[in-house]
Amino acid sequence: MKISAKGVRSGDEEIIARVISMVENQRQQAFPLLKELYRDAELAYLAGITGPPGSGKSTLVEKLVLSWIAEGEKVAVIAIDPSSEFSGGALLGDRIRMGGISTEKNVFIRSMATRGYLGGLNPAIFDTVVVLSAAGFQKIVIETVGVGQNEIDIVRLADTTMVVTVPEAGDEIQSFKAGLMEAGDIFILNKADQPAASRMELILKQMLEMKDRQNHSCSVSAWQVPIVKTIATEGEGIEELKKAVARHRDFLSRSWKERNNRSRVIRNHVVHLMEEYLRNHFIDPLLESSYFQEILTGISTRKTDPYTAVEQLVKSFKKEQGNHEN
Ligand SMILES: Nc1nc2c(ncn2[C@@H]2O[C@H](COP(=O)(O)OP(=O)(O)O)[C@@H](O)[C@H]2O)c(=O)[nH]1
Ligand SMILES: [Mg+2]
Repeated sequence: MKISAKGVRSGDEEIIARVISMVENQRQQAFPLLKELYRDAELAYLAGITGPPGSGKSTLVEKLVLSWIAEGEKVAVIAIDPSSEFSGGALLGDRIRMGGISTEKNVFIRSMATRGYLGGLNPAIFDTVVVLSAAGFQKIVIETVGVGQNEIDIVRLADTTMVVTVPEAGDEIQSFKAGLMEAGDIFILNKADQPAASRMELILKQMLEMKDRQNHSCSVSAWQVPIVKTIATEGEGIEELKKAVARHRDFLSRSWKERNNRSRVIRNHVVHLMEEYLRNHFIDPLLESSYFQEILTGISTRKTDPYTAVEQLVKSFKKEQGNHEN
């Protein structure tokens, strides 16, 4: 079967996989298809899950997904792989680790690289969300490892963000990246079978209370971040986690209705596409031009300075754009 919007909509896994590869490797060629797919796709609900390696994210995802598909849903998992620039598809560890769900009919798993070739968050992640939405996946779980910017970038892309911690993280948690603390909609304390679990729960509670006080988010309409204790390997706490996710989703849909948009996800998608466009059409060609070399020389010899140079560059970009439009 060949690559087409119809093929994607039919849910054919092979076609979906090929379209995602196209999105990763020949992005520009994929845009007409993405436009077509976007037009009548209901954008899937995006749940992000993040936390240190080994904290049990994949085990949790597997249990959540099994439970969702048992209710008749189609669920996709995007495992973000920070170790490789180009993951080259779904050959990575998480696919194997999630062995329990990888053969399920209504589940699609894909590993992707964190970073695109331009450095920022891999724009193919957003496009993959579009493809999977068009293919009828109602929920997409995005699993990401590591600490730092990668997590926070990806967290911004999700509707609901789950942050996983484990008892042994103990004092380490105190140094939680501020951004991550802010981004967590649900905190999961996994490995609750371990002895330090209740101490860790206390630490988490205190941190969340502190955050609440800082944000003055005492109003009735604000989301109260829950802490859900789980033993992923036993499936314990999964029902409660599912409920917390559903509650956050309801909370979000109310605000989407109020504002008539899904601001976080859509906004980030547009911003990323703009960044990509600007890099491809302006910044990269400029970097390769002799004009840019002249500017650098100009700055070195103090004929100009970086601030003035950038102002002039932006002016000439705008002028160039104006010429194209006329
Ligand atoms: N004791 C215990 N081990 C767990 C629990 N959840 C996951 N594990 C184990 O922790 C290890 C890492 O789990 P994994 O899901 O691959 O973590 P990830 O790297 O965050 O995706 C595996 O050996 C799991 O079996 C739990 O609740 N309790
Ligand atoms: Mg994992």
